[in-house]
Amino acid sequence: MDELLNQIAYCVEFGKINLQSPYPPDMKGQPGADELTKEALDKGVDADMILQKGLVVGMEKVGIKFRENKIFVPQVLMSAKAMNTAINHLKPYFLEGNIKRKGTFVIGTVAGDLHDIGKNLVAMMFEGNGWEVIDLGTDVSSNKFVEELKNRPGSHVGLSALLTTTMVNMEQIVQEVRKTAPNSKILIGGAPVNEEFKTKIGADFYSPDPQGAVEYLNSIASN
Ligand code: B1M
Repeated sequence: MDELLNQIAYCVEFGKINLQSPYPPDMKGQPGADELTKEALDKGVDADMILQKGLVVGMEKVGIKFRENKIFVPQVLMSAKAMNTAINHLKPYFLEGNIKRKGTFVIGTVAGDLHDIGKNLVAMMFEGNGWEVIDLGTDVSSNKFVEELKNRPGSHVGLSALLTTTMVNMEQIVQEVRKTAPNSKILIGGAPVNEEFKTKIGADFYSPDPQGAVEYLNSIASN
């Protein structure tokens, strides 16, 4: 099993999407993240294990190489594509279970930011936990959040940011959302944000991972 997870991590690291993909050239004709993830699931490997010990491990290596200028945006995009292709296989496993709606969760990656892998995982976990999820996508302005909340009173809000230059945009979104929907809980997450930043911008909850965010809103919904 470890070998298979290592192979999945390798495919994400080097952007090998599937058997057909010609990139990277030295892996031509070999299975990619697509086939290997399916194989792992067919062999009974837990979906969360595939995510944490395969896909996330591969993407961490991508992050390090990207930071050190050893790889560039096109390679990172191939890795993101490989990761998203694999996540599509995991989705049904995260979505199974209780489907009774607990409420509505409006989520987006904040203005200026195009990173969506983490945000998609959070959205998926909420759906799987019985929340109606309205995914506003990436580069979402405060206006877009506000307009959505006007049509969905009682909803809660999730903000994701991956850049130190875009996390600051969360503050304006929090302020505008508070004016329109003072009772909505606002959750924030993403690699550069933390508890201290949450307090500074006046959000309600910070979670480093999707599960913590889900548990927080589940506890609110059950009260
Ligand atoms: Co970008 N990028 N990127 N990138 N990229 C980072 C974030 C970076 C750390 C890389 C690096 O230098 N090491 C760096 C940011 C540095 C900084 O700000 N301090 C960076 C940079 C600089 C950039 C560009 C500026 C590069 C350039 O153009 N010169 C550019 C910006 C574009 C823009 O957004 N305007 C850029 C572009 C890209 C790609 C488009 C190529 C691609 C994104 C593709 C996509 O998302 N569809 C990309 C990628 C893939 C990355 C890295 C390699 C991986 C991010 C990722 O998906 N991680 C990243 C380095 C890294 O993080 N290791 C990097 C996996 C994902 C599962 O984790 O999103 O953290 P994450 O989500 C986690 C938690 O944070 C949490 O749950 C998730 C699961 O555990 N979480 C929440 C997230 N949101 C949450 C919300 C919650 C709760 C939990 O509640 C609401």
